[in-house]
Amino acid sequence: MDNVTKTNSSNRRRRRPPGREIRIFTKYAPRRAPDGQALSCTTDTTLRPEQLLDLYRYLKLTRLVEERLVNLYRQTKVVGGVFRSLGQEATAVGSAYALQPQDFLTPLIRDLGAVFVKGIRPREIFAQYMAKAWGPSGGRDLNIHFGSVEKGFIGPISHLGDMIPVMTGVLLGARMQKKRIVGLAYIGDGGMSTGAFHEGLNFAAVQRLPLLVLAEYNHYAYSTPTSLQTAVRDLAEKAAGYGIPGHIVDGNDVIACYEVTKRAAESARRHGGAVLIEAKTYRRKGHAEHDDQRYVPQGEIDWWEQHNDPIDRFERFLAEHQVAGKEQLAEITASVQREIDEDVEWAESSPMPDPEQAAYGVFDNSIVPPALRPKVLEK
Ligand SMILES: Cc1ncc(C[n+]2csc(CCOP(=O)(O)OP(=O)(O)O)c2C)c(N)n1
Ligand SMILES: [Mg+2]
Repeated sequence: MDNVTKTNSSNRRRRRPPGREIRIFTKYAPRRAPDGQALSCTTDTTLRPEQLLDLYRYLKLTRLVEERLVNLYRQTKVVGGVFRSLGQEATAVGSAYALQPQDFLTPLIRDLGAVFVKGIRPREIFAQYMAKAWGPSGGRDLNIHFGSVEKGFIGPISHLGDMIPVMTGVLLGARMQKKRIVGLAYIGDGGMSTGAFHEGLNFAAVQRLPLLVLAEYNHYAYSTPTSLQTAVRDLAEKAAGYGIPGHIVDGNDVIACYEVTKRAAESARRHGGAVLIEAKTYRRKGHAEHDDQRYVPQGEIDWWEQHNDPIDRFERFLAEHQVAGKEQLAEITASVQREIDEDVEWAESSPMPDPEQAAYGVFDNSIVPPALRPKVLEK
């Protein structure tokens, strides 16, 4: 970055005077490993060993749940597609882990890890993907299209960009109720090209709402490479258009993602206003399981798998810093696997939804009665 400037912490509470240089922070941006060495994670962290192992558990949970979903999909038990976050799990897990329990987030399809951090169990995900009655939406919707206000997780809708103004509204409402919460909204490199993204972030920036926007630069939107999606080199540059600070973070370094989000959340909580965080990562699978990725240059996926896998990097870090040995990590993985086996069994034993239930929960049934059409349903 040519235009990196330092924060002036004494100015945080004041409105930035017009013309002051926009700040893009690159402390946790991707760095090349020293010659011949494999990538690890940043050592600049306040995380304690038990928290590091917590992060490891969430990373493995995300990867193994998704692997099981692919198995279920191939058995034709999944309704709809399976959307993987393979290779970018650290972005969702590290950023969500930096929030406080009262904070809200709204994930995208590739942020399953963030949903787990917010307290959703694998069984809910399996039942939801299989459209079962015991799933959180009772079979009405699929994948991670559900929410839990109690857990601080606003369910996403399909329309890209639209969750930015929704989270902005959540934060405006919270401010009016004098609640000090921070909101984290995820967006893809593709989703950033929508009007809703611009309107939502602009409003949050003007209102100095505590909104964190985490932009996932994962190189593709469907089959469109990011270079054909936007004219900027770094998505963080877009922060300048809103007069807010931007960060670039190594999205495959779970510790870096945690640290950057934590700092951004602290600044937002202290009335610093909205922050744009760009995570540099890579989508190793296609848009969904059906996508054969023929548009990806040869060797690109292999390179990321061999040299920049977020779980491999974190395992290297844990070993280098003697946080955990191979055996302890294998135990964590085995306990995750046991939980997954149990939860798949539970989800598979769930009935399919009762057709009549589709009429309930569409509107608030204490105000609008369900639109039942018994004659049609009887047939
Ligand atoms: C407004 C809108 N336009 C198009 C789509 C169809 N669509 C769904 S996902 C997707 C690509 C998203 O790419 P990106 O934002 O980079 O996220 P990623 O899939 O890489 O995580 C598109 C075009 C949509 N859901 N909403
Ligand atoms: Mg993308």
